[in-house]
Amino acid sequence: MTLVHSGKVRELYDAGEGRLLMVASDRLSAFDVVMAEPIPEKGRVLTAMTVHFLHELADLAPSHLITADPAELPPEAAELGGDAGLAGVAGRAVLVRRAEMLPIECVVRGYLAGSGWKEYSATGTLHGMALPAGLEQASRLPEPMFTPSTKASEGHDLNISFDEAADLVGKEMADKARDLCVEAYRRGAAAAQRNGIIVADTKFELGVIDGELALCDEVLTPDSSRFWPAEQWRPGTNPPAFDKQPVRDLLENSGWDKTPPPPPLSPDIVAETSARYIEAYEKVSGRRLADWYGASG
Ligand code: Q0Z
Repeated sequence: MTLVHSGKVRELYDAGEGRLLMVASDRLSAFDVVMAEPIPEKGRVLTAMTVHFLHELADLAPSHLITADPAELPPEAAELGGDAGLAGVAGRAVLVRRAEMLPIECVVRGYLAGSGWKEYSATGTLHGMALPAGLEQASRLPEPMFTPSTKASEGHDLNISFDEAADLVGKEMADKARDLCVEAYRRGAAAAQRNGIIVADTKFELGVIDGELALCDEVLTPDSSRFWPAEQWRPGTNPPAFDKQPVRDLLENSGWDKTPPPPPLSPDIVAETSARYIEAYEKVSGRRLADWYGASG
């Protein structure tokens, strides 16, 4: 299959007939650098989580998903699984419809973190919108906010105002995207909160398929969101990442200068990180990873 796009942690292939095959790897990136050691099950976790939420949100919006069932993938998909053949990609490959992607990242924030906290602490605003005074780092926002950015091919995305997003995609499309993403975030964050995980913010990628706005790409995964352990959330602090905090701590404490190559991850850190991804999936979805495609045994 022809490789269309290779990201830091996943690949996109042309599957013909207006379809794409998205393959999530077990690679992990931290501080924008890909680690040498794969994290077992990470690709299956991210894929299972996205498919779970696409089903949960099906009444809100159509999606690009055709199938995640390995038996329904094009036969050439087996070539991507290495020596294991189809079993090598089972559970981490999805066949999707090609969409006309919106040229914006649809970010929704429920808490003040990252660039949102940076802006607020400097100006008291979030994407130019006034917020109440007195909020701290990691404070919960009065309401989830749609905070779009532009897709930068190199480096980091650039935060833009709602009006700038409307200039890029049209006012009607921007309104629709905001309403869809805020509601999708509310539902996903509520499900996660019930099980001890805060989804501080998340990024949706939307596209148009057959004239309809559709959810594409990853949905409410730890790679497209900030997941925090609810019991460690304290406003005024920067809560740890549910998924990769042990990796970040190791890298921070190693004296590494954040240019490749990164220091190796110990087998313990790899195993703990794998367990955290699986726990995150099982908590936010209420499902077992063992019941997802590609389970061993
Ligand atoms: C997703 C990406 C990946 C690297 C393009 N349904 C769609 N139609 C058209 N384009 C896309 C999709 Cl999902 C699309 N990406 C992000 C995915 C590897 C980058 F697997 N880029």
